[in-house]
Amino acid sequence: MEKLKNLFKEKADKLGAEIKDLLKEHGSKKIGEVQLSQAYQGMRGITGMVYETSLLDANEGIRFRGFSIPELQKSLPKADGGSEPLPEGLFWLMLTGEMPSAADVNALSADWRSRAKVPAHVFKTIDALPIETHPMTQFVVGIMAMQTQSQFAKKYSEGINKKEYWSFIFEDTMNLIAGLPEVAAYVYRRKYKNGNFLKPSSELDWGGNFAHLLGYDSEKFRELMRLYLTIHSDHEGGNVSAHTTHLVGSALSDPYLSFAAGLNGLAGPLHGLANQEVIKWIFEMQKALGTETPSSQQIEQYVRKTLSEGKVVPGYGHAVLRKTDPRFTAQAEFAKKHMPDDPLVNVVWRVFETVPPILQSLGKVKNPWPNVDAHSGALLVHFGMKEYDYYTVLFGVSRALGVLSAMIWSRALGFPIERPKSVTTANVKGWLKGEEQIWGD
Ligand code: HAX
Repeated sequence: MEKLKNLFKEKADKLGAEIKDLLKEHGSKKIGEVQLSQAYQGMRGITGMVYETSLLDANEGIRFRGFSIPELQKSLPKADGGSEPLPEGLFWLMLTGEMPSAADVNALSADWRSRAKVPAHVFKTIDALPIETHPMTQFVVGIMAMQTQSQFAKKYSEGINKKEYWSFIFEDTMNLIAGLPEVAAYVYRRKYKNGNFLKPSSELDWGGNFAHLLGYDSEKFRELMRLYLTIHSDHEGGNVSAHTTHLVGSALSDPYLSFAAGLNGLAGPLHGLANQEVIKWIFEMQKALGTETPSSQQIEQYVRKTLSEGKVVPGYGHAVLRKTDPRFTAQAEFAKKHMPDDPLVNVVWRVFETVPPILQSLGKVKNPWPNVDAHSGALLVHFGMKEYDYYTVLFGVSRALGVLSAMIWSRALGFPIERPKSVTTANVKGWLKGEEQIWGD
């Protein structure tokens, strides 16, 4: 992939020089102010990092290098006969800022196929875990075992010039992404299909091959995977998985270590694990109500019960978004096109009509609208993938594209180790009394 690597280098050199000038002239300008409440409340709204691959607008949703999801669906190259974007194309776009041609994307697919050589010890390491281990744990353990392949770690220990870091981070990223479908599918087939593993295709694209390795070979499921792997890839830099990968990478931990750390964050129920929680919650609701097709009134009662038990309604709310997530809308559009009469999909749509007004009425929920996780499970169940505790692994495979392309940028731009300042409450109290400064070195 010399073309991609050279194109990236050209872009990174140019942006690196621009940033140098920009900081020389404007480096002391204020980008915002921090309130005491923000320090206590998850640093919400504090602008404190640079992340090049995507940007989130609270009302409009995510844009990848300026492109909205419908624009990506229109402009990114597709598989033959397909209508959903190929995630390889989005990786190219996030890395270079340029829309790839179909030939570029085909070359990238072929490159990832040729790099997808996962060493045997990775599978043996996963096999050492009890079968009941959560799929995200198995997946992360597999990625940690892949770390033996890190070219960056090897070169760093041999001693390299810091100007070369990005080049080995690039190679690690390409190898890691190439191997992810096989490792992720291994976890699925091991846990749910009696270890009946499938061989990778020598022709399919990255998403199509992942669908195949999981054991779902219909063209519609492949299309779903291509869409799924595209829309879950990136959501600017501050979300837990992206920020964790970014933070850990800033210590010059290699892409395997950094991405595994990010995935551990994705495995939290307030973040990526919400996709399993949504379907679990719907299945529990159906059981509790004794019907597979609950009415709006029944759903409302169940939502109120969930809230009265001090639980969140999974799939709703967001730390930044203030409107319906366009990733939810893209999945709803897919469902309208391919499975409009699916009963579970229709439950998801009825939940969408019912939940926002209830959350709004609480007066404290800043965003009552659905996020990406509210819809994905119903699409997967439609194709027979009912093992919902696996769903976050699918999200994780996709997230690699965004957080690792951002990591190549971070090393190319020479970003230093990240180290924000923290305070203690005693420190805050003293500062409020004017006794001591809250800030320090
Ligand atoms: N159900 C019930 N209560 C909710 C809620 C929901 N879906 N969303 C927010 N709230 C509550 C919060 O728990 C908080 O309550 P307290 O003040 O009593 O603690 C209050 O409303 C204010 O929260 P907020 O400012 O609106 O939301 P946050 O920025 O703190 O949190 C979350 C954002 C996404 C974590 C939150 O909306 C939530 O827990 N949602 C459900 C879980 C979920 O779907 N997570 C996935 C998010 C998208 C993602 O990362 N996908 O991977």
